[in-house]
Amino acid sequence: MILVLNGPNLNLLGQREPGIYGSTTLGQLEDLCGTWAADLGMDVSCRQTNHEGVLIDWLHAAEEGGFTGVILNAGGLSHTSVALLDAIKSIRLPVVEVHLSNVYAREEFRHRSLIGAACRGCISGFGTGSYRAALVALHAVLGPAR
Ligand code: CA2
Repeated sequence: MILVLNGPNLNLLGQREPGIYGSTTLGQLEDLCGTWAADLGMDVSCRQTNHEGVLIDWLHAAEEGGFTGVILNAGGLSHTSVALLDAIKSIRLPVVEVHLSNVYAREEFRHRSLIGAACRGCISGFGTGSYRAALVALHAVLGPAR
């Protein structure tokens, strides 16, 4: 079972800034993740929070909760949060950092990910396809243990 975590402001997906983040809503994205995971023989559980500490609590509890990997779009916290970096470092599960937009084609402050060093890898710039690619990546990383 894969845990898909979306952080601050991603509840607004599909409602604001469609030019950057697309017109798919968070609910639709979560449904798509379920479909893509099923195609790969995997299961997902999707959650969203606007609160840094809640993301950290979910990461700490992920392995105990039976998850085998995490897909994480930490939103703006990706560029700022040492606490999230430490939380990812503290767990053994592979975490794939995802971004809908190509952060390297945007403002300079988005070019650096603070959490990236603790993640297994990063996928950025493919819209909702970033999540699909992350599922494929975890499928490859986890092997039969998925
Ligand atoms: O491209 C991404 O997925 C980001 O993680 C989105 C973050 C941004 O701070 C990162 O640099 C890149 C922002 C999430 C805000 O999401 C919104 C969605 C719709 C409307 C407004 C904000």
